[in-house]
Amino acid sequence: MSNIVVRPRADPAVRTERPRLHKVILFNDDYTPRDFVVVVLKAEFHLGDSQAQRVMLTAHRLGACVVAVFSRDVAETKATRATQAGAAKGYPLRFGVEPEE
Ligand code: TYC
Repeated sequence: MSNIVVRPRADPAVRTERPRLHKVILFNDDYTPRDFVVVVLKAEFHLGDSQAQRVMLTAHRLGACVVAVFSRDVAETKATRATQAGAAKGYPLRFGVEPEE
């Protein structure tokens, strides 16, 4: 019988790497009412009124806008919930997730 325990040594460079953050992106569409987009941004992402208005208007004018940055799991959960909030009302509102560089 042997008591020797061999532990694989972690590469310090790998060990200290932080998980990448992920952006939640709001995409414009032609059908979702502006006020509803603002309601979703406040409810799901806890934006204040003026910030929610700014994000909505930026997506409306440019086609898309970064809402906020989270760990990948949290970003995906929030994007899914926010997209479902629109779908529940019959709107094509869409939120996506993209890794930060
Ligand atoms: N373009 C929509 C309208 O004119 C409003 C809107 C803004 C929809 C931003 C989606 O991400 C969006 N009713």
